[in-house]
Amino acid sequence: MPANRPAGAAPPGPETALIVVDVQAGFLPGGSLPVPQGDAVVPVINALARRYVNVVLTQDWHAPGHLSFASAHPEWAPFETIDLPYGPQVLWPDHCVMGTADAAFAPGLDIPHAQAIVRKGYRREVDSYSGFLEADRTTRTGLDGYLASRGIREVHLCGLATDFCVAWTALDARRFGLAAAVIEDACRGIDLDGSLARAWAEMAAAGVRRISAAAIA
Ligand code: VGL
Ligand code: ZN
Repeated sequence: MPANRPAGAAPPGPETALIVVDVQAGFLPGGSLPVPQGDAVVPVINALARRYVNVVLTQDWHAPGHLSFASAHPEWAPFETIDLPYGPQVLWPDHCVMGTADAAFAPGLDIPHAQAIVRKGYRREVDSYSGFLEADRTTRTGLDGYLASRGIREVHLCGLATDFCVAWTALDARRFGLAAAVIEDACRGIDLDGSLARAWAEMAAAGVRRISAAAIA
């Protein structure tokens, strides 16, 4: 009997999917946009994923010169926020450029039974923190249709970063009518100007549950 699991908790069934958000080299220490302790989620997620029949990975996958990169706006510096046609955009260091080692999944991420990989942010003009909807809030990645086709009604989320891509994906899951829970100890945040507390508050208001890995049977 594995330790640390609540007695009586049922394992996630065929109508639940684990979404592993952006566990990529670029977001680990040594990457281009390191999330503090980002590497700590890898063993937690490897073990967690084994509990799920259904696993989907997202992958931040930017065109070179992406408009979310500060380098595309010579007057601005990384971590400043500018207005783009679709709304405010935090400017990031160049990261997760498609096809580069920085965009590859984290070394050591071991989820052979993952069924789908959703790439996002590949259009140069539009960012996509969410695995469902680009930052224009209109263009779909196809993930909503994929999950619906497979009869999935609930998603559990983990990965990087809690306050950006995990939170946006969880909020959009709710928009598409899915039950959603974020597995807090399988995530790490960036926390830019209070973004982490804000993200948890928005998720709570939207009905996203906040759970720990030990709660998954
Ligand atoms: C992310 C900032 C920029 C994330 C991706 O995965 O949370 N954050 N691109
Ligand atoms: Zn990005």
